[in-house]
Amino acid sequence: MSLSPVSSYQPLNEQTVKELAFKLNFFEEDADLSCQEIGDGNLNLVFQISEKGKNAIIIKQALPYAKVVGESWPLTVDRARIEADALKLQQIHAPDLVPQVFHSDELLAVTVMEDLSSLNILRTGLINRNPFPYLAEHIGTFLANTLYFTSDYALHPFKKKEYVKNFSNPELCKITEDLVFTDPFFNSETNDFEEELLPLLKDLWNNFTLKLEVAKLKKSFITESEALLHGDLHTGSIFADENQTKVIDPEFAFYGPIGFDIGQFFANLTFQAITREDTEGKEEILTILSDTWNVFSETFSQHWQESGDAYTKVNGYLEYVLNKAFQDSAGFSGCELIRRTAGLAHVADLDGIPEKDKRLNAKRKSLSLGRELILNRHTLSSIGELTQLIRKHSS
Ligand code: SR1
Ligand code: MG
Repeated sequence: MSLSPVSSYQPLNEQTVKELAFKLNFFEEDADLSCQEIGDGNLNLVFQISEKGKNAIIIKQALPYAKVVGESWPLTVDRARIEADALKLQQIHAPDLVPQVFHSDELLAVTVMEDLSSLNILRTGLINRNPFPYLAEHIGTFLANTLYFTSDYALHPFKKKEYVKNFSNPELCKITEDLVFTDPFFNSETNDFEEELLPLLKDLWNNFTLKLEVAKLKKSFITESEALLHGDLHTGSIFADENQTKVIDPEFAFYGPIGFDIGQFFANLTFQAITREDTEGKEEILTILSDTWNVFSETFSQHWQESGDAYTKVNGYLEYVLNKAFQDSAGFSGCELIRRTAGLAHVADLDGIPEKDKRLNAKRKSLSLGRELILNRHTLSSIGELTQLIRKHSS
């Protein structure tokens, strides 16, 4: 078979992916390779290929449909190009915080990258109560650097618009528009919830003040091309251990409002604040959340001093930008809490609770906290007020 950077698209399997690895000269001709498909995400194939005693590589391939649903949900493989380009840009601005990309191929929708399997998926690590002492510093820095240096505050307007065009990602954005911002707030077919949650969900579906606020957040997501977002920054998109943090999977990357990535990360941390039963465990999460914000806002503010845009010298503009990002992040976080609880694509933090009563209790807290964050985001003026709101609803 023909497999090379100039071949046409074909889904790989454990045999053909080894042939590709040889063809791309990642291994000597006679190497005895082992290969496993290890993808546990919703959309792609992920192959880990190794030769005994040597570092493994990862070959990730986008499928032309959403794996989580099946071939009935076609999906562009252009997301592989977007992911590879986003990783390369993030590598420049946040070196050490993303995997190294060794090779990418648009036609095959393939990215070859560093194997990170010595680290844990953060969601699993948090559920298992592993310590992540550098998480806040690393994610706060990742957010500040990737968001600032891809924005108009840092870039020449021509460069910024070139990036906006390159990272146009309509199909993946539509998934978020539907699954995060629309479906969970209506009685939609894609929703997925235990019947005991129906009364609470009906309250959400009938709450028109809430719907108006979600409409405003969705409008901001669709229309504000402020910075290059990761676009899906949940705790399953991060590998970490006690020393390292690597942000993976930016296939949802596009130009959007700064608060979106921050809000998704906050929401996915918040599931742990809700599900941990001991105060110490909950407080550990709230500290990570507030430290992340503090590192983000301090680092972003330092970068801002170097901006060439005359308006960045105007008193109050930086505070306006940060305050908007903060309040938006609370609202986006509320949407993410609700969609991961009752929409499509749940999280193990909640669904992994074996006792039904405890699971439902945690889900009810997620739904009501989500609603409060969306409705009251404009009343929040500090990270302490946000963590206090989360504390109140998660105890
Ligand atoms: C059909 S994709 C479902 C979800 O998985 C991804 O990780 C995104 O969060 C998306 O919304
Ligand atoms: Mg993903």
